Amino acid sequence: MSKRLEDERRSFLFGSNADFIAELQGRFLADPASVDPSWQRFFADLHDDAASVLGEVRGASWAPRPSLIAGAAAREPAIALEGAAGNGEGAAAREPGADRIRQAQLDSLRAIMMIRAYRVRGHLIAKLDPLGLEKREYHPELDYKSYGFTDDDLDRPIFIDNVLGIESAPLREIVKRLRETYCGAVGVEYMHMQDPDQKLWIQERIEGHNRTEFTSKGKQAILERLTVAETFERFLDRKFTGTKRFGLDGAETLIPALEQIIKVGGKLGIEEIVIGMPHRGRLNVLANVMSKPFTAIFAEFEGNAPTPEDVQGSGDVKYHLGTSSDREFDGKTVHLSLLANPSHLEAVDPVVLGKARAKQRLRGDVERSKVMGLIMHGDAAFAGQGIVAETFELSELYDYRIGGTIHFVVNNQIGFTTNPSSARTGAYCSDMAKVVQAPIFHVNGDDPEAVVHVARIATEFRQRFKRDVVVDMFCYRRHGHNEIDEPAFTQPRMYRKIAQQPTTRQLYAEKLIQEGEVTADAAQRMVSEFSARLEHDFEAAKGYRVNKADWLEGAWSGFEVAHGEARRGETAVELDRLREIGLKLCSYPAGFNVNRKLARLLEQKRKAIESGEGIDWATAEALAFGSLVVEGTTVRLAGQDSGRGTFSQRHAVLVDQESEEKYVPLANLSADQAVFRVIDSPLAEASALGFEYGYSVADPRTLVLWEAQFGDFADGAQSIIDEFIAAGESKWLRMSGLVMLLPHGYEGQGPDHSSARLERYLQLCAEDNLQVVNCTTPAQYFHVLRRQMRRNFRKPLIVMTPKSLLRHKLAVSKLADMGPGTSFHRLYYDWAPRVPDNQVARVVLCSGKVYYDLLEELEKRKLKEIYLLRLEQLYPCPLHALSVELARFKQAEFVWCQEESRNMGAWFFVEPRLEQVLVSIGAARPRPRYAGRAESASPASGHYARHLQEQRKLIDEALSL
Ligand SMILES: Cc1ncc(C[n+]2csc(CCOP(=O)(O)OP(=O)(O)O)c2C)c(N)n1
Repeated sequence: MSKRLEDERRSFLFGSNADFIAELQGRFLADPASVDPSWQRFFADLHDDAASVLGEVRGASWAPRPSLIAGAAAREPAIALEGAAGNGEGAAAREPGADRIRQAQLDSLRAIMMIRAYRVRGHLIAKLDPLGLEKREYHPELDYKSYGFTDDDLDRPIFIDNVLGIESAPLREIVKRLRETYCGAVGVEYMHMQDPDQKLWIQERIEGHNRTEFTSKGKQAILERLTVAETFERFLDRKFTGTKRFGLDGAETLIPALEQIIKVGGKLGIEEIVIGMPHRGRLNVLANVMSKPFTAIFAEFEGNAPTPEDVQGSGDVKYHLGTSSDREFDGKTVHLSLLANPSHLEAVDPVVLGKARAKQRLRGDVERSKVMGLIMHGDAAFAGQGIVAETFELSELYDYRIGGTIHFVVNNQIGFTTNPSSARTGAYCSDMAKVVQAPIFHVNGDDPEAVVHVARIATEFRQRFKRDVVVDMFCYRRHGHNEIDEPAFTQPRMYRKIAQQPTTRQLYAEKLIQEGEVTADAAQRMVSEFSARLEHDFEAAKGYRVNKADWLEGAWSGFEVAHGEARRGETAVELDRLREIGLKLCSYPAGFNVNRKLARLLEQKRKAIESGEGIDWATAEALAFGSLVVEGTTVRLAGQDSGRGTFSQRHAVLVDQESEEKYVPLANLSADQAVFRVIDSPLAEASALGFEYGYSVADPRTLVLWEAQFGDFADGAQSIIDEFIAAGESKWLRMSGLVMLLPHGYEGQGPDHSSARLERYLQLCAEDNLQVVNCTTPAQYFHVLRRQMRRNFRKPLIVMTPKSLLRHKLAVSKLADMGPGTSFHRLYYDWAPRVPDNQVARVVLCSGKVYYDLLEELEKRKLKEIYLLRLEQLYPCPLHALSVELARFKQAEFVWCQEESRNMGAWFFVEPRLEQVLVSIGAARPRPRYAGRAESASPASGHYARHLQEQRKLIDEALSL
């Protein structure tokens, strides 16, 4: 606890007054009329708050209890003496003196109650709205009369024992100080914070003087930043009239505020800031904060591609693009990296966190003081998008912490055409931040000094406490949602007001001119000089050509654009090494009380490793992870209950049955191994997946995996999948080697636990963007995981992972299947053809678990003329390998068998490709036949008997000759 906090605890707030108030309250509760009317009002107003206020006044039960009353009494003699002098009677004077003491005590206590009310609710009447549309001038709890004071008391000195940095002051002065601190251009919400040190730090930082006195140079710098922000938008408006740019007009103060965050951050040790932001003002930030060349931006307006012509990819609109740069302030360089993002508001939030976390690791920033996250938000999106709450939830979790993010809300008090009253329930768009006890600074965007001031406090707070903090800048949107929109259709009153509103720069320039800080000429010169520079760059943009894509630099140097077909990578591992790792997977320290059932399982595992036979899915996975970490590749696997595994299969974390201590065999393989981290994620999909995606983009040398509890739950993260994972490389030239593990398989568990929606991923596949596999053996799984890290490019990998196959007697591999000479096979053969190729009547192709159902039935029926072929990798589809393999059976009938419904699974994806192959090889019957469930709205039946019946039918359709 800080010294200041201790002092505060000792102060009268926590002294014996508590007993006094409690006593008063007791009397009030018994009979309201028994206490003074002002106290009646006070207790009545408190309602349910009474307990918390009294709790706060009382302080901790152990707190020492010298009291305010002593302080008030110490000053009392002077008052008492006056009284005594007044009536000249010594004995009688003691009575009025006692009354005075009582009065002084009451005054102090009432003042303290009022101060507390300002701390809690002062922001409600702060002057936050530059447009002044919403009048918020009065709140009864902020009225001194509510505390029993009258106008006659205004000049009476009141002892408050340094609470506002004042020992004693007239009521008038106290109220003035409170209004300046809590109800000016800044409204602070911090009384919800549970940590006393953090709360007190904020209090001290603002109650002394809630403004920064800027130097002349500082003020000019703010004006200069406002000037470039405004002039840039005006210039774009003039040169590209009617082109969408989602301008910053009305929120220009964002630019000096960001500048302040970078500058103060640099001074306080920040070396890198990972930034996420929406469309609004993005071009301005790119140009004026990230230093993206104006020529490049103008060229993009002219329709030029942001990447060199020889680089493939769809590209993206200019207000979604990211960039990175170095900024230097006072000799400190801060690297800025603004993430590209999709239109889906707030989806980038967890990606920022994941990227920042990876960067912290790469820099060895264990204190999390060198790399920081900074996310900008629009007010409507901040309140509305669930991923915001999810991301806040990540902020303090051990495996997700980045030591705090600064959230900056560009609160223009409108969302497209929607008013705040329709956009949220709470008073502020920032209410969600209270979930993590973040302090929230609401500030008037037309007071640039106040905004820069709170930006500074926010940065200091983040660096000191390593926690999230919010700046909510009230501003306005000068034009429509974009520059083509007519805002007066829906907000005529607001837009009439905006039309009359001078710009923030104009207002601030006038202020500085009046203060004598700049001359009108100088202010105007700033505009004209910057305009001239823009004109110059506008001309230069005509010949501007991007000469280099920046995507394979830094952490990505050494990687290449993927090419070729098989791309097996070196995935085999020496058998000795596999055995050594495998045995360590089954061991734990002496004295570790492992669960008895688990001990038996580990024993079975040991036998499998020793014999080299019967390696199951989970063991193969552990061998893949283990071999990677031993080779120096970090592995990070996150998902709901991933430590144990949803199906009790993984047991990556052993728990001592007595002490609950944890032991992770994969983290104890060798002294110089890389990190293995398995994480039980929060029960969230979008943020958890977005985080891992962000991590994978920053660190290509870590195997990053996200696991869904059941595959279909990943649909809660659909925008991360569609916008980042599937399209990120094409849109933004950003590779990712993220692996998604999606439990999938029809096992009669009902509609919601059967399908990982394979079809969704297959529909997203194009231009070599993803890899989708549904493999059938543990060794295949081993290879496909290792392959992810053993090639010189990165692609997201989608794996349909099994459930019942985790314990299926046939779904096992030999250690030798992972040993020298082995690799992943996209197409998996039936190893023992039962008849010569030209006697094969039918080839049944399939993928995943249904293979074992087919195999068992095939053997039961002793069907020799049917050949099974497993398509283990659906995308990229191994067309060449398929044609080579299928050409052996030109006379045969070809069947695609799947357990998913016809409108789901892989059929729609496989059918045209298979037909193409069959035509190309001259097959007698080039159209594949379908054997699977009929079309259905729900993925699977909820009735087990029906499930079995359907399963039997589809196997029968595939195998009946
Ligand atoms: C997830 C999502 N839903 C809808 C939209 C469409 N949209 C784009 S901007 C916008 C309004 C956003 O308002 P706000 O967050 O206040 O930011 P502002 O545009 O006012 O700066 C909407 C609804 C979107 N981009 N993303």
